[in-house]
Amino acid sequence: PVDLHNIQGDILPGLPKKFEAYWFLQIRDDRVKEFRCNLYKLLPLITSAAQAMRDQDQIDHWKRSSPPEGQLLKLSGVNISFSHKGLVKMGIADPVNDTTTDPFQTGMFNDIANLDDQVEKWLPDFKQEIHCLIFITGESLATVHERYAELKWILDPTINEVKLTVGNARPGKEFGHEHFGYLDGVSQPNIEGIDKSADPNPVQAPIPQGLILTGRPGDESSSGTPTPRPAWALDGSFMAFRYLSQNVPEFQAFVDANNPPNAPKDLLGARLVGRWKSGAPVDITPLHDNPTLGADPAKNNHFLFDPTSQDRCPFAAHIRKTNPRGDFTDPTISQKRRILRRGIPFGPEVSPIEKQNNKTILDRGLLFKCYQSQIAVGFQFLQKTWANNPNFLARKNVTVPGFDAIIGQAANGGPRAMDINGDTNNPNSFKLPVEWVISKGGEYFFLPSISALREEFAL
Ligand code: N7H
Repeated sequence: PVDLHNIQGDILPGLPKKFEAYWFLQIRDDRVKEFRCNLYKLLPLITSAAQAMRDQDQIDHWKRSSPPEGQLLKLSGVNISFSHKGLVKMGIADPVNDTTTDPFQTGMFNDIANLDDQVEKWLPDFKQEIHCLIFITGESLATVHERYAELKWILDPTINEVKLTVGNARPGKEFGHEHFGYLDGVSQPNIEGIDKSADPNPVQAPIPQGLILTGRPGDESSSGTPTPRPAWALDGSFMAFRYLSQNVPEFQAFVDANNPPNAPKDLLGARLVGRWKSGAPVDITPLHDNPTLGADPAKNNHFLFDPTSQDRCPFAAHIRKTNPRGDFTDPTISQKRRILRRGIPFGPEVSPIEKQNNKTILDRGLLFKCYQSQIAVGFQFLQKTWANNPNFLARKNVTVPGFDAIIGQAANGGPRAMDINGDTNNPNSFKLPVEWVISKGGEYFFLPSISALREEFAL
C-alpha cells in the first residue's frame, strides 16, 4: 500500500487552491551545500497527500456549515520539484535510470521540436536554466504571499529567483472553469487502491498506481519490464509544466461567427472541446448543454466514444484526442496514456475593450501542469503523437481527423484544420486559427517523495 504521508499532495489528491504561486529558482553555484541544508528546514512546510486530503475535507465541511459570506478558511500548501539540471547541480543521481533519451533529461526547451512549439514565442525566463520549482497554494493571495516570504527567508541567499508567477482561479460562477469558459478537471483517472470512482458504474477502469507514481506496479517499459529507478525514486512523479497563453476573445468570436445557424450558443465550441462549458460531454448530449449533467461526477464521465462515428463528438475534439476512450479495440492503449492534470488559470478576466474588439490585450491562460511516471508516455506523447498529429486517429471513413482543436500545433506555427463533420468528400477542411493557445515556455520536473527529500536531497 502507498503511504499517503510520503507523497507530495499536488500529485494526489491535488492541493486545494484559489491562488497558486509558481516560484522558479536557480540554485547558486557557490551555495549548493547550503541550499541542501536549507531544504531540511523547509521539509515541515511540504504538504503531503494525507494533509491535502484533510485540508479538502475541512474546506467541504466549512462550506456545508454556511460560513459568513466572503469568509474563507485560511489554508495553504507547498510542494517542491526539481528539473534534471537541478539534480545535476545538486549532484543527485537521476530518477531516470535509463540509457535511452528521456524528455526529463532533455529538458523542455530542448524538446520543443517534438512539441512543435515556436521558439520565438517562448518567454526569455523559460530559456534560462531552471533548477527548482516550488509551488505555493492558498485560499487568498495574502496567504500565498505569507508562505512565500517564509520560504524565501529559509532559502535566501542560496538561490536566484528566475520567475515568480501567480495563477488565480476565476471568480464567482466561473470558479473551476478555464478562460475559454469550460469547466476543467472533470475527467481525471482514478488510481487503483487510492481513489474511489465517483461514477457508480465506471466505463473506464482505474489505472495502475505506477502510471503516475514512479517505482510502483505499472511504471514499466512497453515490453512490460519495470522501469529501472534508484530506490529513493519510489513514490515520486514526473511533472510537465507549460505556460499556455489563451486568446480568449478571438476564440469566442470564432465560435460565435462559425456556430451553425439556429444552433444553441457555443455548439461549435462544445464540439471543439468535446464538452459544453458546464462540463457536460457532447457524446451524451450532442445538441444542447445540460448543466445538471455537467456538474454530476457520477454521470459526467459515463461515456465511451463510438469508434466509427463523429456525429456526436468530432474525432479531433480536445478530449477525444487526449483520451480516445472507446476508440481503440484494446482499451489499455488509451488507459496507459492517462495523466493527472493540476493546472490553474492565470491572468485577469476579459476586459470590456478586449471583448468589444475581439482582441487580446492582457496576457491570460493556463499554468498547465500534469503528472505521470514517464513524460514520454504521458504529456509528451499526448502533445506530439496525438494532439499535433492530424492523422491520429485515422478511420475508414475519416482518414485525416486533423489537429486537436484546442492544443494541436503544426510545425513552425503552420496552418491547422480538422474534420468536424465526417464529410468524406471534404476531409480535414475546417480551418482553425493557429493562435488560440500559445505555448510560451515550460519545463519538466520531478517531485520526489517526502522521505526522499529528507534522506537524499536535504543535508
Ligand atoms: Fe485539456 N479547454 O478548456 O479546452 N482540457 N486543455 N490539455 N485535457 C480538458 O475533463 C484545455 C491541455 C487533457 O479524459 C477539458 O477536465 C485548455 C494539454 C486531457 O476526457 C477542457 C488547454 C494537455 C483531458 C480542456 C488545455 C491536455 C483534458 C475538459 C490549454 C496535454 C481529459 C474538462 C490552454 C497534452 C480528457 C476535463 C478526458 C480535458 C481545455 C491543455 C490534456 C475544457 C484550454 C497541454 C488528458
